[in-house]
Amino acid sequence: MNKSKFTVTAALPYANGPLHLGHVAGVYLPADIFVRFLRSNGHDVAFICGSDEHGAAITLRAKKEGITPREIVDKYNQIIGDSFKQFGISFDIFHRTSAQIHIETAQDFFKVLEEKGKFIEETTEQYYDEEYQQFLADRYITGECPNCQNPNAYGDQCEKCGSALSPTDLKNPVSTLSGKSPVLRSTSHWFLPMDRHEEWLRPWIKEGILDGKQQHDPKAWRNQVIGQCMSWIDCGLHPRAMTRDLDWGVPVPLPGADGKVLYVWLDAPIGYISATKQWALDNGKDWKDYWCNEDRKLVHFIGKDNIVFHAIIFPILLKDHGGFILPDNVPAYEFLNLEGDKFSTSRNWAVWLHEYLERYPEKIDELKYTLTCIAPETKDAEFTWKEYQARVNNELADILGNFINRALVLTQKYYEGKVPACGELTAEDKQVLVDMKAIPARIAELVYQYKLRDAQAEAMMLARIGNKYLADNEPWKLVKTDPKRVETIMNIALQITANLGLVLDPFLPETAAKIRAFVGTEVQTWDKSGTILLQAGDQTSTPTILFQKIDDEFVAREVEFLHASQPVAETTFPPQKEETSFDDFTKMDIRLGTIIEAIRVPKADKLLQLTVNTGIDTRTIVSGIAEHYSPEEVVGKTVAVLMNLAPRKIRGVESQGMILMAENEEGKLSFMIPEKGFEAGGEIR
Ligand code: B3M
Ligand code: ZN
Repeated sequence: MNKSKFTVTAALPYANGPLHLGHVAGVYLPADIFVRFLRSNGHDVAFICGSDEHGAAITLRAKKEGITPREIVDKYNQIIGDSFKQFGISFDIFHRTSAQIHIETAQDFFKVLEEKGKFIEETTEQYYDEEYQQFLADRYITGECPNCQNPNAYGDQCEKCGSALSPTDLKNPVSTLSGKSPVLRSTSHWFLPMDRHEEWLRPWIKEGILDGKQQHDPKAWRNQVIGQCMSWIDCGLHPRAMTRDLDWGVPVPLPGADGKVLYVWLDAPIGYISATKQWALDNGKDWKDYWCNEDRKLVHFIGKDNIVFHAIIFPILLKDHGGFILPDNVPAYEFLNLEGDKFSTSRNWAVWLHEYLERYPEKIDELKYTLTCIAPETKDAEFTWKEYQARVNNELADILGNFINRALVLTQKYYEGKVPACGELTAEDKQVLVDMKAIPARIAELVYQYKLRDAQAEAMMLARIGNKYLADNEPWKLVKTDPKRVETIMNIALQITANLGLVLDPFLPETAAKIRAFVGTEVQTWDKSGTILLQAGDQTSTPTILFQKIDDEFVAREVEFLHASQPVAETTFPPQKEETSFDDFTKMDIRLGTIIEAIRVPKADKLLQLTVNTGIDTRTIVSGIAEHYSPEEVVGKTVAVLMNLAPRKIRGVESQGMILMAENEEGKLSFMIPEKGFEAGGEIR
């Protein structure tokens, strides 16, 4: 690939909650790897992101937390931005769509489309919640998806099948505000007549051809992306409202549009442009160079639920506006599951990035490595702590860490850290050096095809080759008999080490930096990869351990933490009683008693009259268990008895104590039966 220029965007996360590993694995980490590689390979690249601060996702969250939308976006913009920074996602800018420059950019964009006649203004019947006096669009309304029958589709999209919807498409619509079915009311909006665009979209998406020119390579687009878009277009595109009746968002910049804002999916992608503008301003660049130049490739990293917005709606808007390039690729990721279940914010079934970073600030590359190994590039994937452990222990520690450590420790031991000279090469040495050269070329090829999983596996292959090379040649044995040969072996091992400091850089930047520090090399550009990076006599240093092994307790703790953070299920159990003193407690005499006889109390459905051997006497106890146990069932059972409860007459029979029972949520009763070997008289304390 020639040194083309890139503008790379990563989906703007809604500032309505923190990030979890699913977001990271399926958007931000792959985008970061791609960009780090491009930079290393000498491409001019801008890496753009920011938080998406408008739309119902925000206002609904604000309502839930009982604070204003402004407070919500400030809170989560901060949390999200901080975790990206700490995790080392190397955005050139992490901006926000509530910024003034964005509001102006989005309004100008809208006005241009309006003036060019690209919208149709229409009054239609829309769903309305009478109780909340609000029109219901997007996440304010849910119902059954007409395409996949998902019962929880939103008013603007079904997250299950990815299709974009309108509230009136939903079956059995319900307001998420009141939980009631909405009524219809008329309101006017600006619609994007998407049906006018089917003709050019088809060949552009399928073949990459626009206005008779080859714009992108359709073979580089993922099948799912093309498939989803084509099936959507084949179903027929419809006009789609680009404005909303809401008080949170970018105000519609036209007279007579009070109380109306831009649809969040119009405003958010423009956020990529406004973020670029801000970054350009801050860095003395011209933003147009990043959005309007034919020799630049625009790439959107997104999750699969965002495909139609990036591959159809945003391109329509860009083309309608004019002067913009269209995306060169839209690498979309499938979903990541967690320990056998879907990530879920409401059920708190998630590993939150900021929490992981808080607990394991020193294990950033361990997480990056695992997430890239399982990245949901072509199908849904799953994160488990067990796999994390296996990846870290068996691959990072045993292969990469072990190799680097051996190479450097032996160099310290034999040559005081100085790179020994390379002598005559054997066939095996030559092969290893050929591989060292071939691997970076393969990595590059894979990265340009957005196959970052395979690309990382290739980079690890170099560590595997190095590890095997040392294990096969056993320099620690050979040094006694053939020290000259060992110099060559160690020289090659160190060249591989130095190369790992370069080829791992896009994937595991912290580790790569440590390796470079060990061998004393600077950051190098990709064109140096595969070459001899160290000269005889260069000084290396004593390595520190790159990866600590993950023990079973770590895994158990994390799995347990996940389960423990589940919201407590709604319970019908009564709350805890008032505190009691230890003295009061010890006043109670509770011990084991064996039921030796049982009869029903006449005319009392609930009562059994029991004769109980308490170890110190035999007494009568009347117990309200007749609906749960028959007399035959209870005879012979050893159960818990409250001995010193004041005797009382029940239905004419004096009861000398009480049998203690456990009760479940349905009100069923069960004896408290001890384990085998415990007999009547045993005290319970
Ligand atoms: N905030 C949706 C999402 O997080 C949305 C992406 C916007 S990208 C312009 O799924
Ligand atoms: Zn659906």
